[in-house]
Amino acid sequence: MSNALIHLATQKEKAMYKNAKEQYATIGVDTEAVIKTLDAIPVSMHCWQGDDIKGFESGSDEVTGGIQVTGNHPGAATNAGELRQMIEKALSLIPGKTRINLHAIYGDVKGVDRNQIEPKHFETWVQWAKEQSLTLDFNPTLFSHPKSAQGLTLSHPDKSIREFWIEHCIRCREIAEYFTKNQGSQSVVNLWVADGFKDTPADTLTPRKHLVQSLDEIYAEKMDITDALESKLFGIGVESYTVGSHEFYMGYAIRNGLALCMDAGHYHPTEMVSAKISAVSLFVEKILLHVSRPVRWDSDHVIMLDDELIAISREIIRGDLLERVSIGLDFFDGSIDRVSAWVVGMRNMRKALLIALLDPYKTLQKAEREFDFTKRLVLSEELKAMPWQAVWNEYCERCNKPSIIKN
Ligand code: RNT
Ligand code: ZN
Repeated sequence: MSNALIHLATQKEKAMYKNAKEQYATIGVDTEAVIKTLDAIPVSMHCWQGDDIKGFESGSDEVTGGIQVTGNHPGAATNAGELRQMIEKALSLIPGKTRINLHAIYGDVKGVDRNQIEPKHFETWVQWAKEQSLTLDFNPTLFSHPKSAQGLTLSHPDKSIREFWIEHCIRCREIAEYFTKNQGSQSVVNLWVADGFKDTPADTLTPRKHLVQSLDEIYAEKMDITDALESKLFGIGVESYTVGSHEFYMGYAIRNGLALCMDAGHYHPTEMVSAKISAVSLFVEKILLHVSRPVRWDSDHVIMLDDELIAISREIIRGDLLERVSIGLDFFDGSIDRVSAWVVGMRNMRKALLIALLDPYKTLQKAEREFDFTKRLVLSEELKAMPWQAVWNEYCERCNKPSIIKN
């Protein structure tokens, strides 16, 4: 495009934003304030989309634990340098405050077993994060390892196996504390274990007792991090029983003042995370969301800008929960370009937050309090045709990111 044409296009976009701003003002929404709030919401981008959750230990490439990445699109990262390059490419197209979420298998850990990892194995990530002005979150990795091959880790009947994994988790918390020190914001450390049985168990209680004991040891010391626990209904090969069920972690998180992680794909198919956030927020101080998209099972598809994504965002905004809910993405698709997967997912998350922020929700809530359900319905439906896209374009422009991705 010639300079004159670009100028014209920009002028048109500016005019569209001016129009949108006026339109939103008529329903009491200040788009300038919205843009400011939107830009400051941290969204944690999971590193594992870049290499199909393989990590950089030497050893088998096989992902276990009932999670699966399908597809063989070329270009998966094979080392940390490549992964960081891919992340940088993605970030050049993603507006807003981004965090990077690492798993323990992504350090400089070739030949280092999981109960041996230390902050020094993550030094290159910390240096890179500083250069890129990014903050790091973290996850112990309790799958894809010989000591998880029987399907139980922290709940294993053998004490030595449990101790191996307890040591791993404690070390992960220490590594995350090292992140915190270097970035001036608490690293969020999420623990998910695949522990469970394929077929009907004879004893559902003992593994849970073991898991409680293990967790008590892992969290014995208070650290400058945010600890979260992720529950799950089932996994492939773990269909009948999950040790860390919803009730289990909800109880543990409440009793011990930890954060609860809710993954959008971890419930029965008709259950929605958006329907759970306000209830959980009354009993735990902090919530971590693993925003994902289940298709018929916990398939972890790239998140779309769909009703559930907007509903999740609305729950956070309308419940005034921005300070207490951490947003992390969790999907992995190996059938499409991996950088594009991140870009689409991250932009969709922020678009959904924008849509939620642009709602005159105080007006909707007032109508509801006054039992004016007609107004609630009429206004909610009108909102669907409001020009949020013009605000998105303006926001991207201000961030120096493309407003539309042309592949
Ligand atoms: C698995 C959980 C977990 C993982 C990541 C890789 O079902 O959702 O969060 O996806 O830790
Ligand atoms: Zn998850």
